[in-house]
Amino acid sequence: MREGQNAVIYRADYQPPPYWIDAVELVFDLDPAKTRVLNRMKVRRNPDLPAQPLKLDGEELNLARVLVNGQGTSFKLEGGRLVLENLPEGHEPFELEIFTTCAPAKNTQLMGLYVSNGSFFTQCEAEGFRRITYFLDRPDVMASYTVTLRADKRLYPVLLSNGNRVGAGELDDGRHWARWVDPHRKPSYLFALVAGQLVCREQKVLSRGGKEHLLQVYVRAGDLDKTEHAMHSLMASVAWDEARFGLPLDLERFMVVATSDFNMGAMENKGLNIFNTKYVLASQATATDTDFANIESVVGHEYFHNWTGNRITCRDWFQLSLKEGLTVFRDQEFSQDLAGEASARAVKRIEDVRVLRTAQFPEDAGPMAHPVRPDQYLEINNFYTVTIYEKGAEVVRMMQTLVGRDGFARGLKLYFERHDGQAVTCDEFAQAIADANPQSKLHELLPQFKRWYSQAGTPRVKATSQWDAATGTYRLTLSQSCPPTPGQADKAPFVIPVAWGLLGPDGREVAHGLHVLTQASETLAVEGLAAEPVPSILRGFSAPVILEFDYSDEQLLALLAHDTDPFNRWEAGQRLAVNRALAAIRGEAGAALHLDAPFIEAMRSILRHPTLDAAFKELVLTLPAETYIAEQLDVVDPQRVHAVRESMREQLAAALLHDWAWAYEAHKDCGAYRPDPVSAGRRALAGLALTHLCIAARRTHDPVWPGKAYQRFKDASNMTDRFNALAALVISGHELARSALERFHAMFKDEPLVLDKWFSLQAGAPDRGGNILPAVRQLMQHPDFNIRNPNRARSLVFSYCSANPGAFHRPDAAGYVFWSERVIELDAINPQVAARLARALDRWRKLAEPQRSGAREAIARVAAKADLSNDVREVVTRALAE
Ligand code: B3K
Ligand code: ZN
Repeated sequence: MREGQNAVIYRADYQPPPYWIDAVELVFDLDPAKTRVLNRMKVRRNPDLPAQPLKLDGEELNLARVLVNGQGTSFKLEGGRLVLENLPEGHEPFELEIFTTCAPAKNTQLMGLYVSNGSFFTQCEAEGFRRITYFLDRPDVMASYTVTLRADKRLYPVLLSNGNRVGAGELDDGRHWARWVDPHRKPSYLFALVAGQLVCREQKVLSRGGKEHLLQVYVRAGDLDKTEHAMHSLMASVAWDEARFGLPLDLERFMVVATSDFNMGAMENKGLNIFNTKYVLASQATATDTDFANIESVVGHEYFHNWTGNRITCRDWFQLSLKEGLTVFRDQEFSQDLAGEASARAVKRIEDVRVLRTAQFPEDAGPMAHPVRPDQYLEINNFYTVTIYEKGAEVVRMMQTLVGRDGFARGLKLYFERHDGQAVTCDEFAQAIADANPQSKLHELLPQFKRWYSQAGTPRVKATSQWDAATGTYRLTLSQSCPPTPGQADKAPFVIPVAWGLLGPDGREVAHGLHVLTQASETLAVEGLAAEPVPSILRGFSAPVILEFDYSDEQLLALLAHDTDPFNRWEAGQRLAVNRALAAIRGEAGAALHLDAPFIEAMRSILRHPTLDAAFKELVLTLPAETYIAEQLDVVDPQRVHAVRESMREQLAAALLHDWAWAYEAHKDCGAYRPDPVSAGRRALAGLALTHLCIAARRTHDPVWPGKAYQRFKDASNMTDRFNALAALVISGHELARSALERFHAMFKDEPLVLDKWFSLQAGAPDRGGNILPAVRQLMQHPDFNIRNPNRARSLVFSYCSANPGAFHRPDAAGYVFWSERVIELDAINPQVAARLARALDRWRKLAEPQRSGAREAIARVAAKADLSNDVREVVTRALAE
């Protein structure tokens, strides 16, 4: 077996640790080839458990010495673990000293201690600390850390770890040292160190109590001018958590460090967050509005972990959503609060729901479906999923809906009063929110509500209506069900908060309310109505469910025109579009799709609407994603879905030609660049308009709009406009795209994050006669491509395999062959990234033939490979399981 291969872990098997580690002193002699780590721990037996050997986790370590209270001792190595049997009797603490070495330069997994661009970084969550030293590497073991770093001063002038720097000095032979003490106890997954040639932007801030804190953002020397937005986001985060939840910064110094080699977005290490450069660096010339918004939300997310995750952490990794679902909810609320106005808040809500429905719903319906609190895993890294994060956030949001905004803040306060400094479970969180609101529905229904934590799958709510004209009574019957998921055949009813409203014939709202659905089927009735209303159900997407209601086109058009709930207003437009797409897909292959006038006119009136925000218009006018359309089908031919959506887009382009032209001209100039929601919305709408104008020009061979797009591409003063113009040319397949792409590369050849966009745009472009795969294969040979860098791998390989279904799902299976080659190639380098890629074929069972057989064969080919990582093995085994 490959080192670290293990068996399935079950939540039900949880046992408290047999030993506690109260304090750790680490001394690092940093060297890329061979770093020496001296680890001195204060250990004591857990008095609540019978005496047993101490088994410390370790991975890819070279062990040199083990001392107990300064004396040599006997030890064994068992499956990577260091086992100590002859430890002092009794419950007195003892000192355990372990000396190991590791090889950061050879660490391509980017877990533990590794080198990126000549600097040292760490990533310990979930189980990376064991790649640095032997330890009880589990989140319920919390210790005080003192860390001494020693390194060559010229190569590594900056030496950072968690907490406060308490000393520093010179050593002989050109080396220097720094010592850091973290004032807070923490689990090992929150440990971090950084050493390298870095510079920082600094900012002092005052908390409400008048305490001063130092904020720092560290980057490579040339990047300092791209840190303003990250710092600004950090300052806003500090202020927001204190204002909204009364949670102040509990550190003298809070550091953010950026690295270009990182497996995910960022990491909330106590006081020393480590970030993917993608979520730190931004300038108007290199980052889009979306990048700016993502930076704000990721900086917020990691900062909010300082309380939800770090002050109160997880008892075990099955509780991951305790910190992730809650912290995503917090970062979503943060971005909404910063967006300000109701309509900008709604735009953010729609964007969040779009992610949930295009990524989490498919996960919940596929082979990797798991509850928000899973019961088992083979590799925990595979469970950093949209279910744990985004569905977990929806579960927290439903709690807030059930107890109210103030009630939720009270609940969070009680949660900290009860559990600050502890490692707890999701049960304890839900209990605190409920107990702080004893009169609430949440309190009354808590055991049933918690099924959201234990049952996987997306519930369906089927609504039917009944109108009694004689009494003016409107009845809505809501029935819930949830399909089986792997290992869970039968589901009990959920608690589903359904926000609703009724619109009268003139479009005005005649009633609204919140119905908390708890039974399999319930009916709500509204009396005293003058005419049959149009129901607006699941307003604001009040629960993560699929709502089925047999809306007529007239009803949807009424909602699109009048609903006071912006979410459902947008949703009505999406339903109109999805219905048309499905009708075309289910119709005769090749049957011409003709978009009807009422739909076109409805889209036109939104686009031309005098008061709606540009950002909202852009969302309404964007057709539902191919993956979202595919989810509505039992059998999917992704190329057909793609062709139908393309055809709809072409018709929208042609039918609204003058409106798009107006929209472009009216929104293209936003004055001096600011990434605020209003001007970002204007740029987004101008970009969408330009794409449609270029698409329309393809049929008419009219050179005007492609020419304007090219001009815009050359002259744009910010990356959003420049990239949108480039994308318009690439998406419409215009011949100017080639030279624009070349120019773009030449302009930004020294900007890795912009080159990622360049790769990703080409790999994600619409397929024309099978041209994308050869282009992707060719781009793999490009001197700027490097599969070891996760951002670059994602920009090319993932953009093709996971984000371009029309090009990937080729009938000749060549896309799948490419996928299997890359999964295997990446697994030898970085199993975490490989396993993410492996999930591109999660939904293979839904595919039509010949894709279905081709995909199964490709997965089987990967599964047959000896020596796969746990990560990839778990994904492909589950994909093939009956
Ligand atoms: N907690 C980290 C994720 C760690 C992933 C480990 N495979 C980032 C975050 O959610 O904030
Ligand atoms: Zn997180």
